[in-house]
Amino acid sequence: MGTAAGPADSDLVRAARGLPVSRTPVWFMRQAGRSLPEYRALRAGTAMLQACQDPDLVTEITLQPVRRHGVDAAILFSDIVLPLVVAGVDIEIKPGIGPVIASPIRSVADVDALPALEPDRLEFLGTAVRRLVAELGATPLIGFAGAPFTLATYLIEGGPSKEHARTKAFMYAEPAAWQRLLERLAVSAATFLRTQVDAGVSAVQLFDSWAGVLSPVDYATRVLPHSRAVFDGLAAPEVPKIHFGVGTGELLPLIGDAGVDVVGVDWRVPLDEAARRVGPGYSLQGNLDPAVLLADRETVDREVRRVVEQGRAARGHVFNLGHGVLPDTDPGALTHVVELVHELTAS
Ligand code: 1CP
Repeated sequence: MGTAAGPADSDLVRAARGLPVSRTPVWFMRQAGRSLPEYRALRAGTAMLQACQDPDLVTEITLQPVRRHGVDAAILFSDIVLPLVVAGVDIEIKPGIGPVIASPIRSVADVDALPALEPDRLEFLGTAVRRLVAELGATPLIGFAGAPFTLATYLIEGGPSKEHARTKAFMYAEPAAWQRLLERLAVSAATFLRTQVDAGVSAVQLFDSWAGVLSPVDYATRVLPHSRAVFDGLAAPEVPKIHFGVGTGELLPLIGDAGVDVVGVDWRVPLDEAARRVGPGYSLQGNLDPAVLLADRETVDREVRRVVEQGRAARGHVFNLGHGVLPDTDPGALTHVVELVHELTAS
């Protein structure tokens, strides 16, 4: 019997664990989506949250960037608000805006009325993941969930916001209800991830996109324990865990404490400095500025080389952007980055 290398031996999983790789693995946050004409064609006429619950569409949209760019991992096509939607919260993703909540959480009673996520409602998700794992072969599939804090910002603000002032006000004014809210969201995220792990994903990423608006002390005491609870509740030591947020430079020494293998870094902190801040026990993911992909090829190449060089300071490096692909990005620039990173790092 042959022992064909599977996704558990992939460069993504190996880099996440700090093991030697054949070349630096590359994937892009938001690699599926509006930068791809084939995505826009497939999504036409289907609402975002509808598409996320259709295993055929999820499978096809997830595979599109793998086929086109030759990235080293697929990321499940879904959204961080999906567990809330499946639980029965009235949410719509409005084109050009993002998630909009019909009745935002504004009181302690609203927190206690938040419905729980029943795992048996996630059959579509298990089906999509199993299909993808079969189609992807040796290419790993990354599962994901939204972290309790970032989900709380949408629930409390009612939609996207910049300052997250209502969220912070609630956190300070109602500490007990805040704790209950984040505990519930942690259980729901762990349930959502558990379904994906049981169906065969090779790694998971927790998106705490907006955690960077917090001071280190508030993050450490009021938020991080709940992110840690997601990973503890998942109890899946066999699957590498990635933890990502934007603007988290001051939080980098804390973020690994959630019990993770990889810390995601945005473009604001160079990876060699990030490696110092997180300490030796973690690999890094990042951190090309997504806006660089809108610039000329010479600039792209210079910045990719810099990120690859600075990434060598980390225990392991998963090349990615510092945040999601911008919708105006030329898909050819993404394919080029994959090729260049592979060329620069082939051993
Ligand atoms: O009409 C469309 O095409 C909708 C655009 C879109 C897409 C393609 C949204 C709405 N979500 C998604 C998919 C999605 N969301 C993925 C797919 C996998 C991939 O990366 O290819 C992932 C990982 C997410 C996760 C997500 N959703 C995050 C965390 C990542 C991040 O960008 O920080 C967040 C914050 C969301 C909320 C959300 N959903 C959609 C939008 C436009 C937003 C952001 C709104 C805001 O600015 O607050």
